[in-house]
Order: sequence, then C-alpha cells, then structure tokens
Amino acid sequence: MEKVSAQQVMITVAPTGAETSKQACPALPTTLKELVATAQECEAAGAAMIHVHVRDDEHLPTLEVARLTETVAALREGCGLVVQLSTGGSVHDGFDARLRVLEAGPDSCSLTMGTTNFGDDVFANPWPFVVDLYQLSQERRVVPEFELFDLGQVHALGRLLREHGLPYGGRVHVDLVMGVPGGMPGDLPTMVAAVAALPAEVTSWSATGIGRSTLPVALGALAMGGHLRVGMEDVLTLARGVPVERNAQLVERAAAMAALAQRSPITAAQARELLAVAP
Ligand code: KMH
Ligand code: ZN
Repeated sequence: MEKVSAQQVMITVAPTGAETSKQACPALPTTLKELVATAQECEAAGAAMIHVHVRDDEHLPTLEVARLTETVAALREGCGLVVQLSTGGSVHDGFDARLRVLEAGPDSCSLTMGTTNFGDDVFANPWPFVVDLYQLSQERRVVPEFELFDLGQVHALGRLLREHGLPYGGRVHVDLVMGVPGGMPGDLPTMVAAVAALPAEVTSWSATGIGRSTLPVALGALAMGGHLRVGMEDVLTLARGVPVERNAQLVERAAAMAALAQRSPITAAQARELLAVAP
C-alpha cells in the first residue's frame, strides 16, 4: 500500500461526545443503530477514523464495558473505520471506569495528557492516571491518540515518551484540541507554537477546533500539514443559526476544505498504516 503523503489528509469524525443531550439535539447519534449509520455515511464522505463516546438507553454517556464491546463489534461489522474509544468519557467518570474502556478492545483510544478546566467543570487527568492508562494501552496493544488541550500537555507528552517509551505500534499520533474554555485557544499563533513544541517522536498530528474555532483550526491544520478531526462532539452548527443535521455534513465540509488545499482524504486502510493499527 502507498504511504500517506503530504497531499493527503486523515479525517476523524467525533460524532457524539459526552456533553450534548439528545433532548437538546435530537440529531445527535446516540443509539447503536444511529452510530453505525453515521459511521457508514461518514466513511463514504471521507472519514478514516471514528472517535466514539457511547450512550445508554436513556441517551446518557456510559462507560459500561459490555456496551462498549458491543459498540466496537457493531462498528467493525458495519464499517471499515479505525475505531477509537474515548477514555476521557464525561467529566463525571471515575478513573477506574476510564481505564476499563480498554477491555472493550478498540483499535485506538484517546489519552489526554493533563488536567484541564473544561467550561465550569474539570476534566481530571493527573499524571499517575495518565501513566497507568498509557501502560495499559501498551499492554493491551491499543494505539493511543494523545489529546493535547494546552501547551503544557504538549511538553507532558515528551516526558511520557522519555520515561515510558513509545506506544504500541511505534507511531505517535496527537490531536490538538483547541478552543475548549479552559484550554488553549483555537487560533493560528497557538497552533504554530503547539506544533513547534511537539516532541520529535510525533509521527502525525491532527487538530480539532471546538465551537467557533472549528473553521480557523481546520484551515490552519490543512495549511500546516496536519490532519483533521470534525464532528458533533466539537461543533453543532455549520454557521451561525444553521444546525448540523448529520455528522457527514461536517466530514463533507472537511473534505471540501482539504480539496481546496489540494489534499485528499485517506482511506481507513491507509489510516491503519499511518497509525500502525492492526488491519
Ligand atoms: N468529554 C470530555 C470531558 C476524550 O474523548 O478523550 C473529554 C473528551 C476527551 O471528550
Ligand atoms: Zn471525546
């Protein structure tokens, strides 16, 4: 298979998240059926990976392992996307439940590199938890995606790799999560600083702009050679007053922006190679 080139881009879709309620946004895919249909539509639109938060029968966020396992199996059956489970969960989830996410056997897991103020809440990721989760991902052969919410977390990644070695698979993929109230802003000077500070071991990076920063972050990442994450976890409007109706709209828009930048979306199979995820 051909290597991923600078003229290509990996699009990750984050369709659900843990923060928005189904009542507030009925278009949010919260059932397994909705999630699989979303995955299929997004893969057809150019996505290569899916970042998954699972909901229960009441549409509330859950980290119940059986539910996660069922979701991973259904996505593997229904689409080709690289399946990444969130270990961030919701701000209310405990560390043990977040570690147990890996029991569901995903291809990839998110791994946030430090504690962040998250709106009025705190997204807790103390160093011992980060190390436990990292070591568990190495033992269980799950490829982590390092989520970096601020510049301090970029440097923390360097420490993790120095002290605990490379991830399973040997590639180091990071996602800059920008524009969270409490994290780094979603602007270009910050992106330039964060990318310049990435540890030398990093082999690929993407960026995610929350809310209003979605478009500037995506355009900046495309210009700087980064990959993209989009989805209703991160933004619920296409423009002021225009709600997103389907996650695929955001993937289609990402692919169209990439086309303007003369970059084309990679397939899920290419993403597996980029991230060193088992085929
Ligand atoms: N829901 C946030 C508290 C992740 O998925 O790893 C954490 C989050 C990051 O979304
Ligand atoms: Zn998430």
